[in-house]
Amino acid sequence: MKLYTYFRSSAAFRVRIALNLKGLAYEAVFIHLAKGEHRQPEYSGRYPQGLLPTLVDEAEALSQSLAIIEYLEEKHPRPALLPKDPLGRARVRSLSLLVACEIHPLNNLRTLQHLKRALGLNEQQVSDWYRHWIADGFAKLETDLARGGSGRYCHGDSPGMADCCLVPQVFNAQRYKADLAPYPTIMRIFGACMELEAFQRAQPAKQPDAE
Ligand SMILES: N[C@@H](CCC(=O)N[C@@H](CS)C(=O)NCC(=O)O)C(=O)O
Repeated sequence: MKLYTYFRSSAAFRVRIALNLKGLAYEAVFIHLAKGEHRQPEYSGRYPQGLLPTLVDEAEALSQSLAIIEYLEEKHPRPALLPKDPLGRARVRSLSLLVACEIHPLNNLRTLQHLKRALGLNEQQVSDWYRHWIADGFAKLETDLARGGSGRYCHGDSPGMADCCLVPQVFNAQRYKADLAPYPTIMRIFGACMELEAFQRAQPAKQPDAE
């Protein structure tokens, strides 16, 4: 398998964690997001969504991190990243989507670039925007995690797809110096995940393209 990745891409980080948890080897291909390499025809012409990550398996290119993780889950069911029961699966997907659809797109590279380049916001205003949406999303995530169903990890006592989403989002929040004190459950789960080698090895600083 080939994974198109960038050390700071949190969507690629989700897939790196899932691959590591499942013990699957992959070849990393580095696309420099900050230099806009994902917009070059060599990448966006081949992979029409033009975002990271892309996973190539059996000569097919897959996009969207959660679709990729579910593909890996179907093809390599052990260890499971989703529980067996339908309600549990819905809960894990809901937590994952809260990060992937409600927080991440508002703080994505192209969103922030548009705020700066088209709307003229300065660095401080962009950082305020970033932290605003972290606070909005993390308050919801904290409440959801704390109301029950979570164990050592987001869902029960083994790491799963929701943890693959939570950890990269916490890294992003820390990078933008968001106040994380109001989210003890998120941070407890983050700490538990980071004790695992699969999460450690996937983190931005450990990637060969890290700057
Ligand atoms: N929902 C997508 C998000 C993909 C995405 O936006 N990835 C970011 C990196 S984390 C990206 O490629 N950004 C490029 C840009 O915003 O121009 C997923 O989960 O894969």
